[in-house]
Amino acid sequence: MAVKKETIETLLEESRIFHPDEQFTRQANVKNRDIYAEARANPRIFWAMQAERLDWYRKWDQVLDWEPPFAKWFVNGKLNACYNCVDRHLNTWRKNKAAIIFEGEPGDSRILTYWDLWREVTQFANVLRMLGVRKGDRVAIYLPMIAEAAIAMLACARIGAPHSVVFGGFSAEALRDRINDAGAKLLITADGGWRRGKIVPLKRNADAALTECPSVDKVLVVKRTGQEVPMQDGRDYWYDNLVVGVTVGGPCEEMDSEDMLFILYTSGTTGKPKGVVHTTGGYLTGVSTTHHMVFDIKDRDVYWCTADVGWVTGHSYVVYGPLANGATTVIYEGAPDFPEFDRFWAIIERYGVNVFYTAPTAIRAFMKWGEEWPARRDLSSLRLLGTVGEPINPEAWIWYHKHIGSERCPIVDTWWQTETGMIMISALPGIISTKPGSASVPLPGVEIDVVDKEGNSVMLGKGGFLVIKEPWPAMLRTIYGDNERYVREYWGKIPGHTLYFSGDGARRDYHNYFWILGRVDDVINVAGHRLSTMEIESALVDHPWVAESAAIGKAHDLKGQAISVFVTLKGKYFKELKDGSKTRAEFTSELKAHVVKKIGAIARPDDIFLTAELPKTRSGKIMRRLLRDIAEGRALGDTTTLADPAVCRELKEKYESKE
Ligand code: 6R9
Repeated sequence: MAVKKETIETLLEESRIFHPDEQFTRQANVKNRDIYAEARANPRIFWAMQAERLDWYRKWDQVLDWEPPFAKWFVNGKLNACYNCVDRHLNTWRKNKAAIIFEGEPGDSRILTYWDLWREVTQFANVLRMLGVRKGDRVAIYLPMIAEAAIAMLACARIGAPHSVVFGGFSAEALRDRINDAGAKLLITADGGWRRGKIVPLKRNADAALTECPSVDKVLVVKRTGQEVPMQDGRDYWYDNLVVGVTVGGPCEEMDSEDMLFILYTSGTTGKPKGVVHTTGGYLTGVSTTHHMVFDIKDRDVYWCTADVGWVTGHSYVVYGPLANGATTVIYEGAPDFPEFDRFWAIIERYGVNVFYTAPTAIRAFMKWGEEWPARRDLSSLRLLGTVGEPINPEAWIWYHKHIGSERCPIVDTWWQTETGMIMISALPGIISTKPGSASVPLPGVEIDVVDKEGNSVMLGKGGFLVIKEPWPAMLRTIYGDNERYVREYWGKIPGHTLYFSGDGARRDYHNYFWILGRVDDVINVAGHRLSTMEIESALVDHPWVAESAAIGKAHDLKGQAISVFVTLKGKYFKELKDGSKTRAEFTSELKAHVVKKIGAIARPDDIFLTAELPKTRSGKIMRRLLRDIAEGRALGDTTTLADPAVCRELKEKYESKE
């Protein structure tokens, strides 16, 4: 099998190159390559110039205060993110421009102009104030992909209450842990959301979570699906009821550039998710600049990023970047294959989408469904395509180029992370040639390198760790409540150097193009979603049957990586397996359901292998590398450090015979 290895080899051999079309370059937002040299010569001046894109109540005294690894950008600057995304456009012709085009999965549609958005956001903010939310209070948001998700985020920003959006696909327990870590005071949720014709029971999950969330005293419930849900007296309020008669308009809180805008949880190398902290001035500068340059956004464009607002891509490139730039952003609630495989293409046709940004895992699914689906729709409005979330295999890139972009649209492959806040490596479509499978080059003002474990740059052509060498405005400021973990996880991995460690491996080719090789830590990337092996393992050992478990990411054609776990059962249960009183299938389906309950459906293991023993080193560490070799059907790598090499050989034989 060894799909991953083949992919990497094709990546290494990929030599196709696509040059910017002259006509595209002529109209591009960035046409001049000097921008790279200018930004490098004086990055602070470069970023200060970009910060001028925003409206400030008070300009900064200092561009950057850098006490490694703690950064302050635009020191003493004052601004409000909601003002920049909404209010300021009302003084321009954009007042009547579509800000949000929403389409629900059942086919309902709503277009909000900037004026409409302002009315809705200010009322939402006033409702939050009425419920006692004040500057600095954390608000958790657990909503489907509906316009209200963006409205709720902006309303929080307006009153200076940092939001913590939790993806609607996460379970009650995952929601509970995130609410408690942030100490959120209020939760915004909905009765439900639509997904493949079914209702995602958000309120029910929220109720389950809230039994163990002492900090939350109020719940604001948005009506979406309309089914009956229990409402707790004195705690739960229908938004529709509260908003009646509430004032439209009202002030924006004047925020410091370094005041927290939001917390967003992401998986790290341990079981406990990290609350990545983003602040206001630098973040908004970063996302607005990159959205303008990378997506070449024009006022006439309809722009659609398919990410859910539960992920960073939804924060930066569905909400804050596009709206700060006064763009029209599309929000779609549901699945790409509902009711048919052409739903995305139908949306592009219906609204005349010009710029489209999605994930490689989606593109691989489109490939599988067949090119006849996009072919039935008029996609001629498209002029630029983007991808994000994982490395794109060149075949998928070429398919996207041909069947979606009609061999006419440039493709920007954008590398970045929850922690970077903004796109860091990507082609600028008017001036940078693209190679299928390479994210190309760092953006102006961004300094990235590939280094060995001592922190020395590796030679071109050689693999190493992807690191960021200089602070950037949208960088995370810390992990919520845990400065020490922030230092250790991101800045302490390569001793003696001030380098941000991304957790990714990469290689640079002879044109200085970056090729991302995937995670080098215990993070796995399933369909563009980050999960840590530890998180899955903790969920499993939480089950009374399980003695020990090891989770790995195994190469998968559609999802990039699939979750494979090896589990040893406690004695009594192992006996039940051996004497046949419970079947293998009974064990594995129960354990899969348990992981879903603990984390959410995105973490459901693809396969669970029950075994008597796991391969361990003499010091007792599970050798996940060898488990990967087994799962991907390779010859076993170095087994010399194992306590008992026979365990591994036996496991491999059993795995292969599916015993
Ligand atoms: C934005 C986002 C970050 C991880 C990152 C890397 C992978 C993202 C990529 C990519 C190759 C790209 N990744 N974009 N790998 N090429 N264009 O996805 O944030 O959810 O935090 O994930 O995703 O491994 O480290 P996040």
